[in-house]
Amino acid sequence: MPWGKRDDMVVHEVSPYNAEPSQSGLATSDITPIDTFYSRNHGAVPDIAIEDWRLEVDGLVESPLSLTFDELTSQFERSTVVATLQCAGNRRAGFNEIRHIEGEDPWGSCATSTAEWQGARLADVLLAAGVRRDNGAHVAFLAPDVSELASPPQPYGSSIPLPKALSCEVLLAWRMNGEPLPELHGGPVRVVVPGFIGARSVKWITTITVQIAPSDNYFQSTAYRLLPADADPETAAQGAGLSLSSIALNSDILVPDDGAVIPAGPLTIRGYALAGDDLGVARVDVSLDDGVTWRQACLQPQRSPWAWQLWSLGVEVPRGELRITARAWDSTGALQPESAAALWNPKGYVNNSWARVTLNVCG
Ligand SMILES: Nc1nc2c(c(=O)[nH]1)N[C@H]1C(S)=C(S)[C@@H](COP(=O)(O)O)O[C@H]1N2
Ligand SMILES: [Mo]
Repeated sequence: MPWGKRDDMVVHEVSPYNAEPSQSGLATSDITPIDTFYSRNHGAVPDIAIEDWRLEVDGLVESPLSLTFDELTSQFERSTVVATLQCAGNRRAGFNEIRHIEGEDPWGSCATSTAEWQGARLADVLLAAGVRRDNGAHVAFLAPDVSELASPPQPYGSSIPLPKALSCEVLLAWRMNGEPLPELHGGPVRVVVPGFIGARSVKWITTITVQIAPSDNYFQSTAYRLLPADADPETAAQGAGLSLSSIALNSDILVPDDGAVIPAGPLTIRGYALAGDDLGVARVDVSLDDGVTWRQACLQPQRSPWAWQLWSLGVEVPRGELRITARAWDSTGALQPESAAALWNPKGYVNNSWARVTLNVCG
């Protein structure tokens, strides 16, 4: 397998490489091993030698910086954060069953993974540059990988609001699960924005600009926007729809697989649940009778406020067709929306509807 990934990755595109782990692979541990972690790319992976890498920090700052890798890694305090990345296109396949989405990868449940990231706090680097705390400012990220999804082609970029950029969980990371950050995942250095959609965690970061407006990069201003169901993404105006930032409350069933044939008797149902920025998962309910009755899954302890929680529930299953439904509640008492049809949007983002699998239980 390319990029040292497991053999059972579901590869949506070879080039640029877009792949998610198998459901059972992802369910194995709450920190996802590097060889299992999903990867989402919009252009060719750049090959950047550590000696050549520079980070420019400019815009609304008193003293712009140009840092080498040695300077970044030696001059700033190291911070470690366990954080889940989730692509906004996670679970798009569920939307395709309602109305097919052209030109976007049909991600299943596993464009979501969790790692222990280590690096410098973005806030410390911004403070070292003398960031001006202008109300409503944004911090824009730019990388060298060029994507042909934009016309004309553009390097990948995005932005986050300044208050989020100054939060202690946002990192410029150069280590992942205790190893040097792999090239595929943004090495030498990437941004990790816990609690926000994966698209904001810019890999191969080379330029950080503090500015009054959000980034006008294609991946901030045009892609990763939630359009109304009747909009045409080809003709929608730049800035139409809403810009996605905080991830949505979500959960899914990882084991057993949809469509599996399993023996009657004891079954352990397993999955993950993840709440939005600054929120926690309060409860995961599982139903074996299409939502007439529910029981509560057992949630694994949370590794950090920015990490998903794996959950499990042991049940006894009789012969016949078995339909399993799961849904998560967050710490504000909000519940995942029931139907994917109600959430369908033309780019297929944020399918956080109730999880459902159908199985055949044999004797
Ligand atoms: N430079 C750059 N950064 C990027 C991307 C990209 O294509 N180029 N993809 C983004 C998206 S949409 C996601 S979901 C995450 C995926 O990170 P991973 O490949 O480490 O899983 O990276 C984000 N950062
Ligand atoms: Mo993504």
